[in-house]
Amino acid sequence: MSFKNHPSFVSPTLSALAVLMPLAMFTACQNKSEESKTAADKATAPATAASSRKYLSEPLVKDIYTADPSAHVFNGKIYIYPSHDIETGMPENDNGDHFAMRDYHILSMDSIGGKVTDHGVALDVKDIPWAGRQLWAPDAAFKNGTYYLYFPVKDKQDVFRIGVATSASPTGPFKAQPQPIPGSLSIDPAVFTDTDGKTYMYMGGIWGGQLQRWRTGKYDASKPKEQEPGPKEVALGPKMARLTSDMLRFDEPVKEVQILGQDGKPFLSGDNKHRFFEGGWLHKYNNKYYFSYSTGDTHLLAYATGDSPYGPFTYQGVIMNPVEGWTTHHSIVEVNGKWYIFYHDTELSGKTWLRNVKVTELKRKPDGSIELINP
Ligand code: FUB
Repeated sequence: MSFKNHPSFVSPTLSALAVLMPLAMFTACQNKSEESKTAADKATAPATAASSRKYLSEPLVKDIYTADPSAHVFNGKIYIYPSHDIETGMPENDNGDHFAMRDYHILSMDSIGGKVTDHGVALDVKDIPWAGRQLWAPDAAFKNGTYYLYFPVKDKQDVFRIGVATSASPTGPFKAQPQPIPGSLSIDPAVFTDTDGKTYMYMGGIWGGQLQRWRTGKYDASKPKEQEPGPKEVALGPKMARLTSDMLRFDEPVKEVQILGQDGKPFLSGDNKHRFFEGGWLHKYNNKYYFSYSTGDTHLLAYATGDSPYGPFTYQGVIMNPVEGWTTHHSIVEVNGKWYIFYHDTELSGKTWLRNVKVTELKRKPDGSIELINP
């Protein structure tokens, strides 16, 4: 990922020179004890805010780095399932090897703007029997007294698959199933339960997320990451499938989700301001299904709407302008009648792989369209 060319990228050198924001500005709370921090946390925990930029929201926690927040309300409380970013010294490359996360921490809060609790390690890569490396963006669901944590991680052959782990508690600890979900692929699982009780998983991400390597239906390791469709070919779409009632498997073959332009035609691969890149999320509002996603190298959060969880989804516009940092990842959730978007940027570190999660209100116009957010 050539994120250094992105205008919102602040190099570590520049950020070190920037004016420090007073720490007192940060009101987000955390109560993880010093003892429970990993060595990686201690080595890289952000001590200062290193930018003179103005931000719409503050980091929800600042003693660990967090990203890719999937937020849910379970039993009236807000739970956030983020990636836990760490510094591992992996050199940056287009495969995203420097995103070398090893565990998950779950955050919770009673209300938006309230105290944020970090519940410590909920799942460690060493406890996932089939996993190799890189625990990326997770999501979670609740059904019949069990909490399900869905996570992408590379297997021992370095192929991203999606696993599932279960717990009686929303904050874990979670126990991973012995194998990945059969048929799962790529990254960024997002799980949506419809009003009829059926649950669907959306997944996929190109480049480091490997989606382009599945074009034939089988993983093709020989293809370089550049092996996307040509710029005039139809862009790759995210994948989806309904889950079985026990939430552990797919109940149908994995399908591609169609995202169409306002002209009814699918986006082309060269249309990188509109085409899907990674980080899909589905929510329902007024009986419409909203599929939102990152456009990746153009750093936008876009959305498209449809009449079914299967799509097709028709492009409606941009939800959020680029955040500071290369990656853009979000979730959208209703809390007490208001809608919120959880997202991340790199305010605390200035480094694209050391991110911090944030939240802000998501507002809609009377016709259901979403107002643009400037993060
Ligand atoms: O956190 C690793 C990857 O970065 C996620 O899977 C992507 O969505 C991007 O945020």
